[in-house]
Amino acid sequence: MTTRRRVDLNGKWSYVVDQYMARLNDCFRLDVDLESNTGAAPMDHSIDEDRTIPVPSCWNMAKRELHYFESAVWYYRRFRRPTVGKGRRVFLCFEGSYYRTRVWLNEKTVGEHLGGFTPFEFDVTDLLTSGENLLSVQVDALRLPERVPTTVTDWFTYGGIYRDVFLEVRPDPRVTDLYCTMDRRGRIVGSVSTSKPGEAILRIPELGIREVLTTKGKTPTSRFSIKADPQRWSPQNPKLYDVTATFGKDTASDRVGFRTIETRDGKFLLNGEPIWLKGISVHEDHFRRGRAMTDVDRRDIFREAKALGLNFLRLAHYPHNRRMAQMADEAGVLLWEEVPVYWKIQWENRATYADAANQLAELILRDRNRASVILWSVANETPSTAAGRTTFLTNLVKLTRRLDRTRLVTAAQFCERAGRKLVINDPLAEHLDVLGVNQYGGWYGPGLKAADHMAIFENVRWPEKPVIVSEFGGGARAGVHGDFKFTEEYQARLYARQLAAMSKSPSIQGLTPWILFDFRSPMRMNRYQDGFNRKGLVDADRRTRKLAFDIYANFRPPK
Ligand code: GCB
Repeated sequence: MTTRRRVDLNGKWSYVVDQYMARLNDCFRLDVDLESNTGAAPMDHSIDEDRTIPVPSCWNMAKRELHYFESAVWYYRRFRRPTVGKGRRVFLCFEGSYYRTRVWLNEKTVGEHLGGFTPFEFDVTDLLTSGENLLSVQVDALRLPERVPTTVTDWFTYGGIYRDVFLEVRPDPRVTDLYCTMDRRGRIVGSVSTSKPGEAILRIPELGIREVLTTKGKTPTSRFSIKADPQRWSPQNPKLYDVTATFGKDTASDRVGFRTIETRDGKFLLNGEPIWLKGISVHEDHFRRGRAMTDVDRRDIFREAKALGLNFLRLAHYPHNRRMAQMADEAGVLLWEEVPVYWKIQWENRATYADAANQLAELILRDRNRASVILWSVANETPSTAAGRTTFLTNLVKLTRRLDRTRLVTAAQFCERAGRKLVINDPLAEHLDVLGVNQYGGWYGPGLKAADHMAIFENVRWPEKPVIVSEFGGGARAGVHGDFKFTEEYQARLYARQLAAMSKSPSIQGLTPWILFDFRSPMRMNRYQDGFNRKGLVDADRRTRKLAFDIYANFRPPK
């Protein structure tokens, strides 16, 4: 049952390339009725139907001439105002656009959003006019030092409105947030927030749950904690329940799985039972569509994960489309989700922190009802001695726990040599629940021998915290054979040795090798790479499995 109505704004939009990043009201002459335009439009842009771009799409993939374009593109869309009854508000919702998005409706400023991977919305009710409306959106994909991620990444930073855009008509007053999950003690916990204080009703019909909640405060909210005994969600039984919150005439709903996740003595417990996480890392990247993937593309990931015998995925290095976690909930696959706090960013810049914290909060608020998500990761391979870095990351950890106490917090770190052992020594580890470690022994540097390094890995300082080797592996171009780097044979031998070594280290409780599919990266330009990072177990075509695929498929976690 839904009380909310969606009006899809996907489809063909007009577009204009903007090298200068103008501001609508500063730079363009407005109020000019060009022949084909009925409403106000900038004189300096044609917004007729003849130059169009699909929304959602990455402009780099949709338009050949924009493949390496990183400045701004203007998007225009005319639409008729949806019928809005009394006591209804209209929200303009973006699921994701890269990186800064500025929005105007009928020439009036609506707002802007920073960060390329998380959803945002605006209440546009008061800006709508009867009849035709003109939406103008400027999206820029500049790589700037203060952004998150910053200027250098080992992946392609596609630009554009690359996820769904829609209007949603919602009752007013309404439910503004429904948070529902299971805590570590097995209670159903969460909160309901509403647009004004009052009585909301939480229901989980299949469990006979009906709770009246009184929302209070500046953001009127009521927390709940309910004793119940639902079937536990797990990879073997990914059971989901309908959960609704009703406030006035509005009902928000979700499908939620209930499970506990905790760590004990360096191990993971799912529903109180030990679980070893056999996983793999994935980028949100498609050889034809870039980051604008469809559900059909996402199914490729789950199909290959199943063939590898996995129960776990690391969604690297930024928030993927919200559909990933919904599909993982249904498929019974556990997830690690992450924000693009990657390599070096401006640790001492407050605006950079605000941007990173906002991206993290938007991710958690989006996915904290997903049973599949067990880990929030705050960073990847950050330099532990950089000024301000550990404070920055510790603050992100605190924010994570404030928004969701029920899941585990991690980060992908480096390890280092200490005498005859490889250890984690990063001060951030103190603040995490689970330690991620990236280690490319046998790939970077000469010789295969270093592939054996992880055999001497020991979690000496924090033995109570489980370790996931969050990256290892090496590159191979599908179809290239021989016995040197970038051949399938070399990659297969590397995997076999790395896996044998890691099996010897009892500290390791999970693996997410790098990576499932080859992915586009402007840094990777040798003759085998050709603009792609080739560490995939499967080619970028998502079909051609390399020799190392079977090595990992046959790997059994140590008992
Ligand atoms: C890493 C990074 C990842 C790279 C990978 C590589 O450590 O976390 O983003 O793509 O190594 O291929 O070197």
